[in-house]
Amino acid sequence: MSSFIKTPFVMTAGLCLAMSSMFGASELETIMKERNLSEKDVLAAAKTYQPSGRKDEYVVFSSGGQSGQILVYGVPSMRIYKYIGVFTPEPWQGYGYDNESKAILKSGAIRGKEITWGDTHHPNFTEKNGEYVGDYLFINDKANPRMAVINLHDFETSQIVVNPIMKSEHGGSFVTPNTEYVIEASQYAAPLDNGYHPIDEYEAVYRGAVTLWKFDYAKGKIDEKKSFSLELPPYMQDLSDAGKGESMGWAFTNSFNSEMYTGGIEKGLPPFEAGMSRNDTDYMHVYNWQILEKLVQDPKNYKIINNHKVIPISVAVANNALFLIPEPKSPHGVDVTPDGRYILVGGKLDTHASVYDFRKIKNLIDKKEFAGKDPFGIPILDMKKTLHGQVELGLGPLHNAFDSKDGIVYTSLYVDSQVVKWDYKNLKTLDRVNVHYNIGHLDTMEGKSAKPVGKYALALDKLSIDRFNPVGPLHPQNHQLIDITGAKMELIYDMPIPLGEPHDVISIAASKLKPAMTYKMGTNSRTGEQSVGMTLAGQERIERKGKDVTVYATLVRSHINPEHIEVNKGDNVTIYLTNLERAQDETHGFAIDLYNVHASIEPGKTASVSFVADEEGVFPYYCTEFCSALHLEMMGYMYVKDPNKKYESARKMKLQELSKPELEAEYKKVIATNKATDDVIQSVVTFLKEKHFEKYPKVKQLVEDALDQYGKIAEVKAKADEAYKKGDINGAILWEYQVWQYMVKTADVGLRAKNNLTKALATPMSPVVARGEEAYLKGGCNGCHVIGQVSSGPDLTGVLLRHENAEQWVFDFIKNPATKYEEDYVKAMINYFNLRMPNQHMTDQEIKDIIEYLKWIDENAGLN
Ligand code: K7E
Ligand code: CUA
Repeated sequence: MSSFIKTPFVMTAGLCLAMSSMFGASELETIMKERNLSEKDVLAAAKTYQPSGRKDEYVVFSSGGQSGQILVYGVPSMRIYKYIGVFTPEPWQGYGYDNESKAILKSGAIRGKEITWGDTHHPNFTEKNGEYVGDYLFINDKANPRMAVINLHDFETSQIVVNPIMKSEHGGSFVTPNTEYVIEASQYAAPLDNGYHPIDEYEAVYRGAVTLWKFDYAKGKIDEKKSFSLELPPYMQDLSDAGKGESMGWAFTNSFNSEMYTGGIEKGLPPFEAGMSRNDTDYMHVYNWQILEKLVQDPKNYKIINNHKVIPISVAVANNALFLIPEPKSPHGVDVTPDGRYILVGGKLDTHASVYDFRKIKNLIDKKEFAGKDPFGIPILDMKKTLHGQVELGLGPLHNAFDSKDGIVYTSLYVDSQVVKWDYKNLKTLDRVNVHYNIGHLDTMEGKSAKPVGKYALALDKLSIDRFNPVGPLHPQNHQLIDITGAKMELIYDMPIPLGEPHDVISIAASKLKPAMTYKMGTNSRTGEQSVGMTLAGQERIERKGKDVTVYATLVRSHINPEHIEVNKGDNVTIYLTNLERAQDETHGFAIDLYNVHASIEPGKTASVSFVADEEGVFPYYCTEFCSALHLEMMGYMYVKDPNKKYESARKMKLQELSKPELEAEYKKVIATNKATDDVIQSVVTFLKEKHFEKYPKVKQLVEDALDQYGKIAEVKAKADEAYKKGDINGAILWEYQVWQYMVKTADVGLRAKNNLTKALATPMSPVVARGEEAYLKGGCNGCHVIGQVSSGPDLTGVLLRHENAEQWVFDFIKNPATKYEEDYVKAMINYFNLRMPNQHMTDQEIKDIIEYLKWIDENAGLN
């Protein structure tokens, strides 16, 4: 019963005091003292802690930096849910160890070279009207210019495309408001072709670019043929953002080397860092992708470089599609405001954030009013005339994320290690909070969309020195959670990240994500289509064509079929693995000794592994997920024989066998065990049927899974009986054990179903009942009473049945316990518990509510 009683973690100073005055130092106070926690700490805990089973409101996708992965965690709990393998093998998911995912990683090969790491920076969702959809995610690889698509239907990487002209990139992935394009801007300028060009050809041949990757929504894939690039000067392009609202159709890309400095420490020249920060301003590139996408329809408007369409600077300029605006020294972040009107730029070497007004930009463009041209002929707009204003924020403003409140933005200060809240419309700062050292990106909930939620901010700190238990010279990364609902920002959580430098995160309301729970039977998860190796129950087989051996295997709790695979040395072996389960979370894994293959096969999935069986010997294979009580038994053997060798068979050792009476006794025993187990199952089934389990989808699914297992018994039982009839008692015993296996699995799932149904059946609390529960908890009643159990006070279940005119009696007793101390029943209780019910000074309303709560408890008492 007690499982139904929610005990919310409500802790306020008032409550602490109330509790302590009643019971002396409360448990909470004791813990606070012992663990040296302030009231603020306890509040932060209450804001972030998720009780067992409670889910997070927001889901965050973070780049995994040098790990080449993405990590997924929840807000406000900051619990990590998953690492998604993207550019890097990820063994748990079989990513890079099964054939289907190897194909994805292979498509990321550059000039024939397979690359198994990446430097992921900026994740972004598909958008509709600038709002997050939650069906696909994109992320870029800065090191090896590539873009990946992650299908949020199963949280798996489904595509990697290689940038055909860039040698490095950073300003990606940025998505246009209806996911027309995913923008990727280069970083370190380099020749767009793949040839050799000395550095003194920097200005002549080295180039930057932005690539506009066309997203084919129907296919969920980037369409490389319909994608194209815009050539840019070698200014070292950086972050980018797409316009929306009134700046729809435009995009903005920063740069940090308008000096076109080319370094040369080894030649005695000042280093890159000196020459690249010389000018007071760099350039923001302003370009119109809607004009560019029209231009690229006509072959006279583009060049083909490495089989890819590139619009030259001159063509873009001639068609009013490309402009430059000076921006403060070495800028980094550029972010378009939710309404699309303003563009915010932070200068790393400047204390200001600059607010550009798109209306002013557009006005100058329309009037063709330019301040000059750069060496490549690109018109330059006057900086002052495009600015709405500048605000002094502090040292090293980098990135921005928006609030739900109009005009409010949060900016990270890298050097000052702060988050500053300010108003970009009225150009004033509002609040600042210290974060840990050297914050880079930050995000608020859905904070870069057209409809930011705000609520929490995440600070992505570059250093974590002195924050966590030391784990060697390489420290973890640190994400911090900030409560931004009040006027003052409050830092409430530190989360170490043990993966790579997570440059940027993007967050979404959990309710927008609709991932599948199982696959349609036989799915190749990387293509979403039916696998050629789909194998249903009864279709398991081993086929041989010359030296090619193909195994069609299935996995189901708790066996792999086939359990023995014999091949010849030198054979090319492919094993297709279909997980026949339909039950959620019943994943099986597949590993085989020596051959460096692994697959994670979720319910319904078909994965495959291939290898050349070039080593002779005996190789166990097994399921790598602890899937059931008989998981260790989920195994088999592969034998690799040399066909040119003669093997001498080992002398058979004769073991003592069981006598017939012994076998009979064991047979009887297993029959009895099976009968007892079946009785348990039948009682659960009766309960489920009586309570109409079919009305509860979640329970129904579990019952179906249980019946699935149960349904397999008849066939096995028949085999047992047949063996017994033939006098093969040993065989009969083995088959009976298999019967028991299915019963155990049925009972396991059946009991889970029962548990679920019990919870579903509990009458939902009415507001009055909920209020009663709150009064009960606030009054500290749970200090002595445990519902469903006798503890330091009597069990309150059924208290309303124990007295005549019970409601009035209970009311009077709570109101003024002393009046009843002399009643026989109460006297007996006082003697038994050696405690008197204290007067909690409750209001009449509170007492009435508590009585309603006690009624609710009685109503649901019979469910367990
Ligand atoms: Cu500032 Cu790659 Cu967006 Cu790191 S990036 S911080
Ligand atoms: Cu299947 Cu362990």
